[in-house]
Amino acid sequence: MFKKILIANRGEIACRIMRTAQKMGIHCIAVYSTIDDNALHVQMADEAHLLGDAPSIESYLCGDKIIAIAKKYGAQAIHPGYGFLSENADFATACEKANIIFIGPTPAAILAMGSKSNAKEIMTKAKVPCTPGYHGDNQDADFLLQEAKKIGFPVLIKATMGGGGKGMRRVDDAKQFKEALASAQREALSSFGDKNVLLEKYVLNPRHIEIQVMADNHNNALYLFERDCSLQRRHQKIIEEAPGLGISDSLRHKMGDTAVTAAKAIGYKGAGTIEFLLDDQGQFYFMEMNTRLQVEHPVTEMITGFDLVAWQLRIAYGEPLAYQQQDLKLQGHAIEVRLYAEDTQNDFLPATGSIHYLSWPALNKNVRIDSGIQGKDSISSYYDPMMAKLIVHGDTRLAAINELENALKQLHIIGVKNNRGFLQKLIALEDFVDGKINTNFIEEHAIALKMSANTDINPILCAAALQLVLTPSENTLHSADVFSPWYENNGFRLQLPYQRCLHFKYEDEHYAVTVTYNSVSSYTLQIKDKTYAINVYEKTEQSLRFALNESMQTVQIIQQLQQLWVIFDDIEYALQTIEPLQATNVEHEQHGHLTAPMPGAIVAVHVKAGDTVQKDDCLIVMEAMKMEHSIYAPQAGIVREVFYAAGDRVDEGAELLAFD
Ligand code: MV4
Repeated sequence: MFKKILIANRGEIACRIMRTAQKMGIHCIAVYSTIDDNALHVQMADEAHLLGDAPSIESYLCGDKIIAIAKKYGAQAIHPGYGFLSENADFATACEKANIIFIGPTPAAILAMGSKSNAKEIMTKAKVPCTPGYHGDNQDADFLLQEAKKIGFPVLIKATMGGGGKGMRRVDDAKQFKEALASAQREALSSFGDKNVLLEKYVLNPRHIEIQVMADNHNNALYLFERDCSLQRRHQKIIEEAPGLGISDSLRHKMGDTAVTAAKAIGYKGAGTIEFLLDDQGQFYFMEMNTRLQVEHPVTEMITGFDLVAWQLRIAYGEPLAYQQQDLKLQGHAIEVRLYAEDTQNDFLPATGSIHYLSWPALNKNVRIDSGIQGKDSISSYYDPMMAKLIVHGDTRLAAINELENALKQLHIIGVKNNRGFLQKLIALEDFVDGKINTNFIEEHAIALKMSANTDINPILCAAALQLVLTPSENTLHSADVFSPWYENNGFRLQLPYQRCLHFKYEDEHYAVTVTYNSVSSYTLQIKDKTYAINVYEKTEQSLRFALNESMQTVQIIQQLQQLWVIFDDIEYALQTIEPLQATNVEHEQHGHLTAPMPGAIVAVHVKAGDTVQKDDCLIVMEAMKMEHSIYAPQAGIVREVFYAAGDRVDEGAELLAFD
């Protein structure tokens, strides 16, 4: 086996690869960017070397630097993980030239699958079912319109070099075709530097079923069953599971055999995934092949009991597959959910910030966390917003959902907005539990997913008030001498019953809590017309145990300046403290200003000073965490000044432009 390898990635996947490699006795070299110098993948590694500044283009995408480090420090092979250089044929070739094994397929296989039309050509020849369509070289608009009519509407225009839904347009009617074509070509050119497109018959309400394949260097290939990745939001996967719902054994074997045929057709080596669209008639069509280890590989590991990274390493080292297809048995059901740093209340914009508190569920053979973060880490806008994956296993799908529900309750990432609560709501939906999922599920359940739980907020307000009363704060006058009676700021006053009124904001509502001090541990709290008798038993930095009207409560409570998070009964509540003066002076909307909704980079500025704009005109395009966001005019007006240009980086809340 290899003695030393380099992992050309970061975050959870770099850690995941190292966990197996180190268990196999392999010395692991990590690489990192300046902002990752304290990251978990660097701490886990046996040695680590700096690549460059935070932007991927100066660090994790620098193939030459990575190969130079591999050579200098004696790595025999490079594992690229997913993303970054994992499907870059030039990088795989450069590794080969440098006499380093690229842990993945050949450059030729990567290239063949990189172009959708090329891939379809190969798959059609290999008799892999493909959606009817046109994937030739003729890109003339009139010709393509004729082809679209032959296919029959609705058709889907796809960018030949595309991915992630970019450069993709559904067309329902011949009249809309040319405009959609022009727009798809523009997007394809700007996103992939290639404006070619192909046409396909649109498959209605499809499911995304993908087959994991493994092929060695000795002409053996196996399929490791399917994953159902139908739960996506704007082409970003959220939940993946295996096996696929309602996939019969005969369909499983048919799709599996087809996937092996597809892999063999391109002389595939290593771990790969064949994506299929499955329609409601049980027909499946080749969509694309991913020539890498995928984010969702753990669900396959859970249902097969295999370690796919170990397989990748053995295959890359030249060992033959140790199993025959009939040796593989599907065991139980696995589900993965992805935890993204994002604001689910604000159009799922990527979120950044520091983690102030982190707790993982208890891990066991049925509950697994793959993560690259640890407490006190910061989430930046430079990389993918996925922070962690939670993977569960059960004998049945319902047992797995039950495990997932329990695990999510115990999982808290405080400080950075994330989709944990959204996932909880998602897996509680009746249609999810019943397995009625397809690629439109999230849109179809948007309203139910927006609803917030109707809980009694008063115990949370009590905890928040106690936190303020019991924590000496920087901006409260008190003695610096801890033995002085004036050091305490728990409200103690000689003679008089002391009262303070504290103000909080929770989900845009203001609340006032009046605290009456009775003794060092006993308080009376008043919220509107309700009165609570409180006895405090224990206060640590991030927890509080108190009796509320004679019922014992234990909460986690995390404070960061004005921000307070209370974890009560496994539910997270985010509150803000409000200074009394502010409480009466409710923030007013700022007119004539537009601010950055998140930190990131300016991609394009579509207006200049003096321009007249209409409501909803696109003014500025920003990018953060690999995703683009357009900033639209909130009303008609004239642009007074633009403060940034394309390429600039901005902080959250930065004023982008002023208009009248
Ligand atoms: C399709 C399709 C319907 N018909 N192709 C989306 C991403 C890209 N890789 C392919 N995609 C689709 N291709 C035909 N002929 C519907 C989708 C699609 C989709 C596919 C899988 C998962 C989620 C999706 C969401 C919207 C559209």
